[in-house]
Amino acid sequence: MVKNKKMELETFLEIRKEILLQWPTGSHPALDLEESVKRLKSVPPHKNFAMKLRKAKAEGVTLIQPRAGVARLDEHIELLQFLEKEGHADFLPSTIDSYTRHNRYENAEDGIIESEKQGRSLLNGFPAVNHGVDGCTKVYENVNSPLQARHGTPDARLLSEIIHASMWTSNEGGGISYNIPYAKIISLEDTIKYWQYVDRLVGYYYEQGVELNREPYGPLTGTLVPPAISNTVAIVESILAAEQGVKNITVGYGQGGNLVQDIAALRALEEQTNYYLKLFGYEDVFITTVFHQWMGGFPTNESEAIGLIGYASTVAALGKATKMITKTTHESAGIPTKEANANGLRTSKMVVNLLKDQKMPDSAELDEEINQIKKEVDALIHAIVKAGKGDIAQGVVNAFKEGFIDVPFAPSELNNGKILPARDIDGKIRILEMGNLAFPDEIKEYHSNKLKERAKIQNREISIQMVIDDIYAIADGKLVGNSQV
Ligand code: 8ZB
Repeated sequence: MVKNKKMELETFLEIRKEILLQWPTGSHPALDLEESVKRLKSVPPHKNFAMKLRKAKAEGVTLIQPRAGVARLDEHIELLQFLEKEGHADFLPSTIDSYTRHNRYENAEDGIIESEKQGRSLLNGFPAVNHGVDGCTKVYENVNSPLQARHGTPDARLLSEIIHASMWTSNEGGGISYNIPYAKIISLEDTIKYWQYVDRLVGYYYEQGVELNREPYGPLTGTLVPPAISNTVAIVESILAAEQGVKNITVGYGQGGNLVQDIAALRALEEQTNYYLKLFGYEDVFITTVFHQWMGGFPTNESEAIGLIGYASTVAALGKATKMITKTTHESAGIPTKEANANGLRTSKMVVNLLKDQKMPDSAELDEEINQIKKEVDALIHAIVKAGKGDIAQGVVNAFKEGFIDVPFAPSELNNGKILPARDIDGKIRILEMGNLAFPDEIKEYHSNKLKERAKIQNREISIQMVIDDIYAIADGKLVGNSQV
C-alpha cells in the first residue's frame, strides 16, 4: 500500500542500486552521490533552476521556456543554443523521446544510430538515458540557462538520476500527472511510488545543500480541463513531493481560454498550494507557478497561431505566472523547426515585456471565479483525504477508483472517465456531466446554471454536441463553439 511517508534513506539507497543497473549508463562514476553532490554544488546561481525561479518571483516577472528535443547530442546542443540566442529563452528544456518515456532504451539506442546515419532526428525528443551523464553534462556545459527534463514518463527514476548528476536542476512530472494523461493501465500506486523516489532524490540533494526544482505537470490532458481538477492534482503532487523533502516546486496550469477564469485559476493555484502545504505541516516550501500556452488544437494558419500565442502570453503576464511554456506556429503540424520555436519565444517575450508593469484590475467577476475554484478544490481535496482515511497518497488511489476525482479525456483505465466539460457563454470551462465527482449539490447547481444560460443564449439544448463544438472551437478562431449556426 502506498503511503504519504518520507522514504527511509536506507530503502532509497537499496532501490537505487537496482535502478542504476537498468541501463549501462547507470554505472557512470558521477552517479556516486558524493560525486554528484559535488558537481551540483558547482552550478552557478544563473544556471540553477530553483535559484532563477526565486529571483523571477522576487522581481515579479514572467520568464519563458520552450519545449525542444532531438535525438543527436550535437544537434540537440545546437538547438538549445539557438533557442537561447535567437529565442531569448530564460529556461531550457530537454523534451525526452517516447522510447525513453517507456523505458525502452534499446529502441532509443537504435533511434540514435539511425538518426546519425540519416543526419536527422528520428526520435521525437532527446534520449537522455542513452546519452548518459557524459552526454547530458555536455548539454549543461554548452548552455547558459538552467536545464529541465520535460517528458511524460511514468517511471522516471533512472532518467532523473542521470539528469541531476548532469547538473540539470529541474524535472517535470508526478505520480498522477505523468500517469493518468499518459498511460493506459499502469497502476497509480506504482507511479506514486516511482515519483516518491524521484522526489526523495531531490530531497536527498537538499539535505546535502543543493536546491533543485520540481514541477508537477499541470495541464493533464490539455483538453477543456476544469481548473479545479488540474489545481487539485498539482496541490496533491506538491504535498507528496514536500513529504519527500522537496523545497522548490512550480505548480502548473494550462490555458483554458477565458481571461478571467485563467487568471483566477493561477491565483487560486498559488494560494491554495501554499495553504495546503502549511496545513499538512510543510512550512518552508517555495512555490512558483507556470502557465502553459494553449494545449488544445491549434489553428493551422500561422498568423492565427501567433495571435493565440500572443493572447496566451497576455494571460500569463497579467496572471503573474513566474514562468510560461511557449508554443509555436508549427503546433498543428508537429515538432517545430528551431526557427519556428525561436519565433514563438520572441512573440511571447515581446508580450510579457510589454505587460510587465501592468496589473489585472480587481473585479467582482475575478473574485467570484477565484472563490468558486477554491471551493471546488476544497471539496476534492477533502474527498481525497477522506478516501485515504487521512493518507493523501492512498486517498488519491481510492478517489480515482471511485471517480471522486476524474480527468476529462484521459486514456487511463484507472480514471473513471465519466465527466464532460463544456464552456459557459463567456468561455469559462464548466462541467456538463459530473460523473461521480465529489462536489456538493451547490457546486453542481452552479455549473448546471451556467450551462443552462449558454443553452438559452445559443438557443440550443445542453448536450454532448456542446462539448464537441468546444473542443474544435479555438483552432477555428472561436472560444465558445456553436455548430448550430
Ligand atoms: C504534452 C506536450 C505536447 C507539446 C511539443 C508538442 C506539443 C513534443 C517536442 C515538442 C519540441 C520536441 N513537443 N516533443 N516540441 N520538440 N521534441 O509538446 O509539439 O506542443
